[in-house]
Amino acid sequence: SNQQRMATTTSRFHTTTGSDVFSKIIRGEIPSTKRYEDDFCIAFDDLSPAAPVHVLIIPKLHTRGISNLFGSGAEDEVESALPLVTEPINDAEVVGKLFAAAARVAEAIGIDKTGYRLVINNGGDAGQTVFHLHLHLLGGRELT
Ligand code: IU
Repeated sequence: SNQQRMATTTSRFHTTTGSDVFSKIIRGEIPSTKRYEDDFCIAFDDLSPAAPVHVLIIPKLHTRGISNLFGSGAEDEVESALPLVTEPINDAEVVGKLFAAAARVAEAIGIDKTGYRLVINNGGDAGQTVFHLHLHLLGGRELT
């Protein structure tokens, strides 16, 4: 069950084998324009911005996406990008911390008053192209 799984997420934080492009950004192997960083996550400018503000917020652990956290595939492909985060954390906290960081970044950039959009694409039909969980922060213009 979800409850059982949420108690077994600690192992996500103990290897360094994430091979996706975002894991490489976390490790500094690929440069990025950082907006925010803490022990849990990193926020950086999207390379192909879809709005004046387009920041990606990603956890410093590797999971492919939302359905890998909460769906039936949750046991698949869990590996962390860094050994940095060693505190136990459950799946809901992973997502909650991403949104909290996004709100902080939006405030720091100064778009919290004008408004912004937060998006997570999950899987092919949603257009997900990078299979390392990420939250899009979009703003700086009126979004259609
Ligand atoms: P998606 O949610 O998987 O569809 O979005 C992936 C985003 O990652 C997309 O907006 C790309 O422009 C962005 N991106 C990037 O910023 N740097 C990269 O090296 C790669 C993709 I690959």
